[in-house]
Amino acid sequence: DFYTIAILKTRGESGAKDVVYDGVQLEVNKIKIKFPTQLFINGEFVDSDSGKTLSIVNPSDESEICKVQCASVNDVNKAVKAAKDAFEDGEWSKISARERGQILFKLADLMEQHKGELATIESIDSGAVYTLAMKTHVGMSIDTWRYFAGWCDKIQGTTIPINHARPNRNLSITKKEPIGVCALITPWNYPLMMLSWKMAACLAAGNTVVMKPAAVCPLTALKFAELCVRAGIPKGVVNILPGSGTVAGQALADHPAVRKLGFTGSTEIGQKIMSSCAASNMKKVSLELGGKSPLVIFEDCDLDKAVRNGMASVFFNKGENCIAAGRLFVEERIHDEFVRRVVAETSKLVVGDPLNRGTAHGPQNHLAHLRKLLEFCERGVKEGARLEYGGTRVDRKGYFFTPTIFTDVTDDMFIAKEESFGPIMIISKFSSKNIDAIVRRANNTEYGLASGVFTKDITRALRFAERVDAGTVFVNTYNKTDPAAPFGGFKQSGFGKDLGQEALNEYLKIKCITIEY
Ligand code: TAP
Repeated sequence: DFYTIAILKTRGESGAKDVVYDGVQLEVNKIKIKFPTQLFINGEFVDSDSGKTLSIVNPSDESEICKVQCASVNDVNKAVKAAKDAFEDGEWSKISARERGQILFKLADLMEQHKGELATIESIDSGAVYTLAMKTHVGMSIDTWRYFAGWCDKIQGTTIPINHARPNRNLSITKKEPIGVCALITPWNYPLMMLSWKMAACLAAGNTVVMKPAAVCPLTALKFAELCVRAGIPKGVVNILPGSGTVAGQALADHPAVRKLGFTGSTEIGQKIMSSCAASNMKKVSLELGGKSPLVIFEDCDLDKAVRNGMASVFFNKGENCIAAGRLFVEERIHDEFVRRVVAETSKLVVGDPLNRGTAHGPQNHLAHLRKLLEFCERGVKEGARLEYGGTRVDRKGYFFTPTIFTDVTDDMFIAKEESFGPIMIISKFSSKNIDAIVRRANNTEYGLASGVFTKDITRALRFAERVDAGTVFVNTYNKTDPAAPFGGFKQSGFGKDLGQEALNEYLKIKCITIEY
């Protein structure tokens, strides 16, 4: 068998806190990995009171890795209560900001020590290529924790000169305070990284959290919960509830004691969450939603770079990437050459077992998603787009899908408008050097997450950057995200930022104190 499964009780490592859980131990990727399969509430791993479980499937071979406890509404209530108690009366609210930072640095160090294990778990759970999981899924998660750990003792307010009530004098000061219990709901494409992008800012700001990972990929979140105990994060500060969106996710959005909800996922669910947040208790909300990001490639670009980045803009993490370029606009004069080169390079991509070091492209995350991609391609062909490459399931076990390239795509087609969230390159031509026309086409979408432009003309690049209606603009690069750079969309791609100093504001409230003396 690919691996063996054992149920075990794990005792903490020497010097660390004891961590006891029902979990799974596997021998995979030439290492031993182990992780919990229970809910994490109030510092303990516990079974759901519903008795329900989620079946976790390895997308490379369609086998069941394990079953994981599935949170009920009652479990959500317990976790929120634990988070509320921890916020109001626990250690977390009593320690200094600098101490809080030290705990988060320790957590990052533990993640580093368990990096190969976390990347392996992410790989078998989500189909992420192991080498990419090391660098991005886990590597960037660790960087994000360190970045926000450094912010803990630098969150400060202002002193404001206001009008005096003579003969007295007046002064206003602002204080940035944590909001309280925050809920986080994340998707399946970068399970640990989405958790980290949100939770690191949330905890650095001093909040407590109840987090629901995507039902299909909860394993790294559970391993993370184990590391939280080892790092000494006090009980109740972090609670992790694998479960379904319609039950556990909805209960979090509706909960009267949750004061902030951070969400990454589809625009459709984002809309629903926002109205639940408003109706329940007007909780603060930030939404990172879908995208259909335009990438514009001008004839004067460095073509080698444009081909390389153009491919990465679509195929990175098998297209399961929120900022993936959903449309490529290629200037007419270089269009055919660009297409010839991307087809040639795409045909060389090694599709296969994500744990093999030579693999460039792993399986899609789960079966329903693979089916959606196949339908998306059928629809493109029916509408008259030209299928240059791929468009089919790979003939092997697992949810493998061939990286795909469409050309002759016109703006009215379904595949030009809708997000695929998979490795499907959609190429359209543009002929005018008139920047207005191409900016209009690039902006002709309800999404506004990311965008890109390739050109050696700095004026053209900056004009594009100024006028494109997207939260992120890449110039002569793509996918270059960093913990220090704010990330988030415009229009129906949502609002609020992950990462950077701006992300802290999503998890803080500003109090203004006015003094007369
Ligand atoms: P969704 O279906 O929106 O699911 C996202 C999360 O919301 C999951 O944990 C889901 O639970 C939960 N959920 C579903 N219904 C809910 C409800 N009524 N109340 C509360 N939570 C609920 O998205 P997905 O299919 O997982 O992810 C793909 C989408 O995410 C794409 O559109 C992509 O663009 C977007 N995305 C955006 C970004 C950024 S940063 N903007 C990043 C990654 C992905 P289940 O586990 O039960 O589904």
